[in-house]
Amino acid sequence: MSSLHLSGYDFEHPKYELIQKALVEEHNFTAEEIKLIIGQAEKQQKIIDSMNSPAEFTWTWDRYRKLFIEPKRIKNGKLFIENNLETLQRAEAQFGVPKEVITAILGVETRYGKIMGSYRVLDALSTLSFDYPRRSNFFSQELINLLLLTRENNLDIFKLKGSYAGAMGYGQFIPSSYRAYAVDFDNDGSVDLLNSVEDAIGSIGNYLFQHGWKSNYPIIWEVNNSFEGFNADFVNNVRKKVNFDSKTMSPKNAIDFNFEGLNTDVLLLSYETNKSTNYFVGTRNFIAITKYNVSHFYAKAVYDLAQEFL
Ligand SMILES: [Ca+2]
Repeated sequence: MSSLHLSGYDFEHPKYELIQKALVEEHNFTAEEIKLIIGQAEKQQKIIDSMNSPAEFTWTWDRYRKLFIEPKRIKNGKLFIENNLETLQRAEAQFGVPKEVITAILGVETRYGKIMGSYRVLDALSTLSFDYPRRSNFFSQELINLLLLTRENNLDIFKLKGSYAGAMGYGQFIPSSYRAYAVDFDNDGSVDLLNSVEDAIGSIGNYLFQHGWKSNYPIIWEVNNSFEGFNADFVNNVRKKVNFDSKTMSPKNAIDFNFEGLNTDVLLLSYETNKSTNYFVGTRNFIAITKYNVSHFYAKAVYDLAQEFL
């Protein structure tokens, strides 16, 4: 097997030394074991190129939405719900996350498990740890987590495949999320997000629950755009929450919900189509979806796709 990191220079990469130190000192690996594993990682320029050109960031909302809210994905989502109803209902009961939302995430991430990524996760995370300085610290932690994850779950690290950023399985979990939030939802003794659709469903439910999902609570409210406090600096910044104010934010669907005395943090959102600009506030449940993928486009696409399944 050809490899990048077998050469002496690569094993002296400062990042490699840090990764090895952490795994040896904190997690009982031997230096030889690590060398044997990471030494077989292959650098792939395509991975770096993909990181450097995330097309979605320059897309309009119209274009982004059309990619996900389309007849085939809607039809297959409905089929997915039919075929996995019992598991989805069990996840909904346990974590409070509606089956439509879990299914929409699976649809957006991988077309319900059809496209789970073709890069070896070991290659992706090694390439990004050693040859992508901008996010090297982040991906080094993921590489460490990959070694731990595969040891804990008895998975073959040389066979695991995923996205160019090292996300795996039906729900595209990165190794740290896999270790922290994935659950064995089919009770077969292993957490397998690549082969068990039940584990994948339960894990997405648990992920959103652990990130603040509240059952029977709205995800977004459409609002009039005229209120004060729709601060331009905060609009569409999923990291900037503001306190909801029922007096100024006047939700259009107020009939559905009692806003009086509501004290909660929300996101300010606007979505531009070729016809109009629509304004929303995103609740804690919308915020939970942005923890899955830090993008207001992403979370709204999940919401909109979920609506198609109702
Ligand atoms: Ca399992």
